[in-house]
Amino acid sequence: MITAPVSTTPTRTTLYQRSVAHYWDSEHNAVNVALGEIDGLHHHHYGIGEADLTVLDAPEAVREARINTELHRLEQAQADLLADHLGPVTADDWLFDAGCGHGAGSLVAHSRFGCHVDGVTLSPVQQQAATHYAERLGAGEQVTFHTADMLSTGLRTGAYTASWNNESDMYVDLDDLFAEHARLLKRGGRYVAITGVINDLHGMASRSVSRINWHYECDVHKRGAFFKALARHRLAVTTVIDLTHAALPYWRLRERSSHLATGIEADFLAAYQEGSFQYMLIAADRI
Ligand code: GPP
Ligand code: MG
Repeated sequence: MITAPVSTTPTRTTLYQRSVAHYWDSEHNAVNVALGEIDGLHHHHYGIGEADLTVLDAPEAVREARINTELHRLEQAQADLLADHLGPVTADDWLFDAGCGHGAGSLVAHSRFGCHVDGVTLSPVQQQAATHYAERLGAGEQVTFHTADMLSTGLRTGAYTASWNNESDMYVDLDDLFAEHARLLKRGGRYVAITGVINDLHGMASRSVSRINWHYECDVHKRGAFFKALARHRLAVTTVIDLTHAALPYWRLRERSSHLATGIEADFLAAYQEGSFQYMLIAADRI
């Protein structure tokens, strides 16, 4: 088996990165943990598609479980959409998951393609838990998680057929990020992002977007800046899907799920509905 060398300690850790690592080391929101317990796919992103709101009226004894299953289904649909855009991937290929969280995106890709995946997170707690999930699903040989900086991973240059950020680009500088993806990807490889971006037409960060930044200790990018940065790093856009409308049912259901809501739901709904913020899938070819 080919092993992928990786630095175990981020090389240029800033105070901000340490603080982000601390946030994710300590994070244990029920909306993530309880949904992850359903099938070992512990996601750190939101859901898309029509929601079955009748789960809110289920008998009390089963209501929470039905809500969890429905929200998990919508989050799974988002992960599946991302995997749909990774291009042709074979079992011999290597993929890179930048900001892998608890590893669910890597495990989704592995179960679909049988491929190798390297995922990186700044959080040692997430890395250990992700490794545990991979082993439990029998994927520990091919799916490997590393505590590393997504901007300087130490992984092999030109070895990856596809790579992605699923709601993790808002923690890093885009030029540094895309330089690392461009280094890791083979020529003709595919990069995919699902992300929330500021709508340039609206202007700067709205109050709701500023609250989202504060809540997650992140800094979402502007849509225009995202495309310009891709172009600067030999990443030629092939697909753009505005998922903003498709994201609303998830947030409406989550807002009414009192055992799971974290308090950020109204801000996502406001930001999407006022047009200051967009939820997007963006795919690009490494040229
Ligand atoms: C992670 O989801 C969310 C982020 C990494 C940052 C913000 C994303 C944007 C699109 C702005 P999570 O599943 O850990 O969050 P929650 O606990 O709220 O479900
Ligand atoms: Mg979540």
